[in-house]
Amino acid sequence: MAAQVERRLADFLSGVRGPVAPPDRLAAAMRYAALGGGKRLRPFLLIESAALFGVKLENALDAATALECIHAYSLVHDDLPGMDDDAMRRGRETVHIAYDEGTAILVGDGLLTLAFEILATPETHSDPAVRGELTLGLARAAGWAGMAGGQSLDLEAEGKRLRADEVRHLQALKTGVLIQYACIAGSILGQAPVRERSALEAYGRLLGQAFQLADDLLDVTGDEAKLGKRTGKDGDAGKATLVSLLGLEHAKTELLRLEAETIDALEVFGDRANILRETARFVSRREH
Ligand code: GRG
Repeated sequence: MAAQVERRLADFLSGVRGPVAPPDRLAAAMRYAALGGGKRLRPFLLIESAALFGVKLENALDAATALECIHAYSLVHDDLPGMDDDAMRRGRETVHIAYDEGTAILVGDGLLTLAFEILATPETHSDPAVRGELTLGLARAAGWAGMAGGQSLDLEAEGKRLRADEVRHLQALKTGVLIQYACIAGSILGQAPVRERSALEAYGRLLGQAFQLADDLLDVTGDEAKLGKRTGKDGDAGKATLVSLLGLEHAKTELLRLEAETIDALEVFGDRANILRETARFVSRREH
């Protein structure tokens, strides 16, 4: 599935779809940022959530690609000197190192905007109400009360001692809402009944928490070569995480509890949701 997401991303990033061709350097930098790496977890979640309601891969692929554009933009901006100031991502130089800082800002702007262009395109879904709902959800998840808001709290948190509930809130916004959106978008595309939408909302929320806790654990215990990025970043930056607040062993127990709760949230779907159950296990036990 990752290969299909890659091909669709490459197709959108070839620059030939719109009425005017983009500048070569910006287009190349956007391709550098979005192609050739990444687990494609968010597109996978969207496509598999949609599949619960019989939506075919080819019909969910464009919305999944739009979501991955937002994720790729967030990583490029997160790596900038004014944010986390990182030189390595996905095993290679970050965009502002490989290109320059101004270009990296524009790459983020370009990918963010492209995501909404894709969602607004009739090919993504024939029903404008579905496209509208997908767009509204993504705007809320990525915007000032979602991911960008979480990143702002993260910047404010530097050098402060946050409590566990404050860390949970920050992380829910910074990483959780986009992962949750992946699951909700599947139910929007599938025009799912309320009970099943709510189940996916809960699954996405819990999975986002598990994903972030696993990420914090990997920052302490993970292997730089497998992760393709520097570890020990949170400690070096003096950032409080649930691992530093709860301690390593307690954080690992909490992750197992979250994994079980995430799987429980899928009960309403029976065996239809086995792939999403397996995804919850993957997210908690991943090594990269
Ligand atoms: C700049 C508005 C703005 C937001 C940035 C996503 C984010 C917010 C920051 C990333 C910082 C970070 C490392 C957060 C931990 C969780 C996370 C998003 C990890 C990277 O996502 P993966 O593991 O990456 O899905 P791949 O490379 O597999 O796509």
